Amino acid sequence: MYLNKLLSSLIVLNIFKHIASDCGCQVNRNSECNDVESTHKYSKEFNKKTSDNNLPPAFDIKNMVMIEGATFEMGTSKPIFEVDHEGPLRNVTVAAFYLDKYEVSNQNFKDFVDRSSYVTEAEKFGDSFMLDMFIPNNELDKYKDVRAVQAPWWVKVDGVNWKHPEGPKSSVEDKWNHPVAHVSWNDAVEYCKYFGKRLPTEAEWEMACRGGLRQKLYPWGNKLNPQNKHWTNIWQGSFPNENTAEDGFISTAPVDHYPPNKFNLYNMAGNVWEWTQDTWLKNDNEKVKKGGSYMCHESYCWRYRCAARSQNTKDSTAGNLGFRCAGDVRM
Ligand SMILES: [Ca+2]
Ligand SMILES: [Ca+2]
Repeated sequence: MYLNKLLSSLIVLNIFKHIASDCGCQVNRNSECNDVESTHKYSKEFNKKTSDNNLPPAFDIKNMVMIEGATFEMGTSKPIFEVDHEGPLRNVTVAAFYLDKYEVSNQNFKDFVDRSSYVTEAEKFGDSFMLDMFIPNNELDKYKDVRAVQAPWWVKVDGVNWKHPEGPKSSVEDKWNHPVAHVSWNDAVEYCKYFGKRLPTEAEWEMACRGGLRQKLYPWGNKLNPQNKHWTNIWQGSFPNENTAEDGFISTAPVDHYPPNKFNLYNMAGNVWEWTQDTWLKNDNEKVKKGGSYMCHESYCWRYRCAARSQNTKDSTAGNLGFRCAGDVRM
């Protein structure tokens, strides 16, 4: 019994060894598990529906916006987290591209799964990371050995995946219009590919986030709550013990909640983090994510700024990590 506990603690420590010391935003799986993904990709199960009468749909720009090619100022000369390489401020040129107006929703993801029979990595691994505040107090003891060492509010729970985002007994039945979560980078790539799309590059994502504004902190400007309104879903209160949800949401918000930016894009900042194509610091197993999430608070993880960035391994999944797709402009 004691040996089992010790082994399980060691496994957890191994899982958390990639967590950056400055932020509890990242929970990464052990990268040794990657061949499960490639095995599945070529399995009968994955290819079954696409090989017969349920072909992937053609690329469709419905619910996407076209963003004109431009040169914009990427990054910042005043980094908040230097370790994240938010700087330097530099000019970057991006060609025209399409971007989803919204984060991919649970309904969108269900439609994809219904058509393709795709199984996510969290479903294959059998668990994912969720926030401990969604676990009933009388069950918390069960999870004391599977907490992140530097971010103990993250707990790895069996049976948690996109269909059960806040515990094995939770569901998305009343959250179809909320962003899908517990999807890995590998899952996001497969989803976008199925619809003839792709993940945005980090530069595309950041240019889109800025919505044509120059060097502003947020998609709408520099003030967090102009007109005394909430413009995104983040954390109010004292992190991590109290979330007053003044913005209306303790967890995810609908993908079309809050006003869009000048490019008509919703929830670029906050709600859920969004995967991008880009590799983190030349480590191809880690990918850049942008925008912050409902768990971000200025005191701890002020990463709901357009210039902010963070990372996870490609097979990582968590309750605050989703994505949206980009598409090529075909001339
Ligand atoms: Ca909130
Ligand atoms: Ca977002």
